[in-house]
Amino acid sequence: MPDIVVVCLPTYNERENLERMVRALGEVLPEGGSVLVIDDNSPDGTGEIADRLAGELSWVEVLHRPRKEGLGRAYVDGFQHVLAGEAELVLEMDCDFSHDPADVPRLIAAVDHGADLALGSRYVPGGGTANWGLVRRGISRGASIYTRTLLMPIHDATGGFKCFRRRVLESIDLQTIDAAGYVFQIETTYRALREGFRVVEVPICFADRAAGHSKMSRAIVVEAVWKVPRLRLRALSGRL
Ligand SMILES: Nc1nc2c(ncn2[C@@H]2O[C@H](COP(=O)(O)OP(=O)(O)O)[C@@H](O)[C@H]2O)c(=O)[nH]1
Ligand SMILES: [Mg+2]
Repeated sequence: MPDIVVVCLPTYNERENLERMVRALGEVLPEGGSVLVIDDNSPDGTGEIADRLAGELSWVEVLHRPRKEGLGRAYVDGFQHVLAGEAELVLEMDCDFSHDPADVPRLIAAVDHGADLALGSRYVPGGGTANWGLVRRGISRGASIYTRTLLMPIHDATGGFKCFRRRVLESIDLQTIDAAGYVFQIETTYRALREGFRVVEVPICFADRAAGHSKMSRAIVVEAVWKVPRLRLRALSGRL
């Protein structure tokens, strides 16, 4: 029997993308795999589409959250939900096709081959971005260089396409993560490294979203700028 895999899919206003993404995941997931949609009461009706899919497909489940509180909070709730079940491998990815569902088996394979956490990485040889504007590329690159300098030897620290072995998430006290935005990605990887887990970067090509709008905001960038050094300080003072 292969390890039980669950893909966590956070959504906020992804009605053009959700159904296509769920069906594409159905094509690539190993036997027994499932998808958990984590919807923050999207005003565009994404939650209802998710419910319809869950009614049709036994391997789809939906976690409805009352309001939009950021990607980090949505993932904390989603991971806690998944850990209450039997999953051995927990993936996270965006629902907008920036992350290619066809890459899911490569992330799983990296963990099968000994990693505890596999990161889809744009900034290792073979990885890259397609059709992303200069500003977004600059912010993303800058964030990774900033994190590399202050925190850890990871090339793509803010990416949201990851595969965790269960024990990595169990070792992280999820309740103590207060990251709302993309700093959540940095914090989970940093904590995994500090626990001594083996983290590998798997090259991926990140495409601009297929439809709908980005939820990236100035607040998300500002949060990362000050929370990255704070993570370092918390680690140094033994509070992580
Ligand atoms: N549940 C939930 N999902 C979110 C939230 N913010 C973003 N997402 C989802 O997270 C993924 C990445 O967000 P996106 O706006 O594409 O960010 P970008 O790729 O950096 O521009 C998408 O699937 C979004 O729908 C949120 O506050 N709550
Ligand atoms: Mg996106």
